Amino acid sequence: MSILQRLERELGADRIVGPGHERLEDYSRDESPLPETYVPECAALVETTEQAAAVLRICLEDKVPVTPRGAGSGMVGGALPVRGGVVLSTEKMTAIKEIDPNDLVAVVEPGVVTGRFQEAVEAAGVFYPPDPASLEYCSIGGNAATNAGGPRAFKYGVTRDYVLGLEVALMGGEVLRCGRRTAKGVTSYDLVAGFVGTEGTFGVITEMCVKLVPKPPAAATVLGVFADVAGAGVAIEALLKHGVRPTVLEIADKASIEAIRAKSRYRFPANAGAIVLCEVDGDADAMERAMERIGMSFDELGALDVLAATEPAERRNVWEARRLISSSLKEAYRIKVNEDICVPRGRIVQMLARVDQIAADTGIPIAVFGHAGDGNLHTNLLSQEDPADPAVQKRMWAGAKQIFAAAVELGGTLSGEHGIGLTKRPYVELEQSPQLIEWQHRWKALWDPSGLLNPGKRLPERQKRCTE
Ligand code: 2HG
Ligand code: ZN
Repeated sequence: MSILQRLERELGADRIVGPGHERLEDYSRDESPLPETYVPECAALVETTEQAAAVLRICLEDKVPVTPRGAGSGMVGGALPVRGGVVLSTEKMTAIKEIDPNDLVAVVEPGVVTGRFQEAVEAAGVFYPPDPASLEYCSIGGNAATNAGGPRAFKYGVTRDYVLGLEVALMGGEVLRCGRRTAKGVTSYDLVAGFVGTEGTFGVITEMCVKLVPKPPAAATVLGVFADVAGAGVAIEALLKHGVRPTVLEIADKASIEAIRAKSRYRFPANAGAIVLCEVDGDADAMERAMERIGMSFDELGALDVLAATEPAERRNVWEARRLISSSLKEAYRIKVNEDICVPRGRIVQMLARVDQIAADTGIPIAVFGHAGDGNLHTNLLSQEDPADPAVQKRMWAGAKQIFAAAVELGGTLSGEHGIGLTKRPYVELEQSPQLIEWQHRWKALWDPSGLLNPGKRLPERQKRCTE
């Protein structure tokens, strides 16, 4: 019996997207800048933990590769079935099982769209801070799989900081529950932290217990307008040095602003060569003081203009526009190789200068925006050339490599929040030693000795050791 027939028998034919199905193509791509598509043999749209476990059991028995997938919003090809086989999609596991404002926890299935979860949590009077820019369509399981960040990570931290407990279906079909629903807990090794961010290479998350925090009573947005991105970078470093700590500290350069200007309901100032976007939250008095302090600092740091958005609708418009930068650049250019390097906070200005230099040397326009307060910059290499031309792709990725190398040289890392997946796999060795990579292979082999779970991702190919 073929894998398709076995899965249809186990899960029911209506949960399998097989050959000839119009939707099969959807599982061959994600939001990464790759021109290639990878069509799987079939996709299994599981609705329960038992079904996810069954898929992993059958794939191991039949020695078929299996690639977990959330909403497909990943930017590094982590959910692409590069060796064919089965895509295990959690998109239909969408239950919010519990929101408990007293314990400050919620229990959710992985397919819940992050933005919908935030709304549900806020309706219950509490708050779930992780806010990837794709929150309108990404899913919380994918956020955990990639340890996604977002603007609010500056004050509140990233997804890993909010995952308390996990249920994970392992390769072969075993189901493991780990972690806790308490604020503290050190009974076991921290397997939860070990699973978060592994991009579906250790197991498939089927349920999560996440931490919530009290909802801030109010929030406001302050926008500093600068002549150029270098000036904005200097302002950010200076703010950080002076201990100014808003909720969010974002940067966007001119190319990024121009990409959203026409669509944005918020009217960005015409003279903006770059903006620094801050958010403050807390009680009204504290917020007022923080806004004043940031405004004054911006003035001292050479801002051309300082604007405050305090009305909810106005703030929503600013953030809606900010979240459109990525997709707007993608629409405006035929190629957008987007990266998310992260450098120590004291090196932001240096990194911006290096990006400028790389753009000049390579002749590739590079738009920069993102979570500058965390040192996490989205450097987008842009081109109107043919994406299917291998020479063009080679040139773009050579430019990206220079950016990775510069980040590492400055004490930074290849990826602050998007992950390694497929696209950054060739560059991991710029940052990590062969020894460190080998230990990660051993760790991966513990959970997936067959190597069939999300193969071809995250780590460079294993080096043959002389003892083997
Ligand atoms: C964002 O912050 C996302 O908008 C996407 O992480 C970044 O497209 C990008 O480079
Ligand atoms: Zn981002």
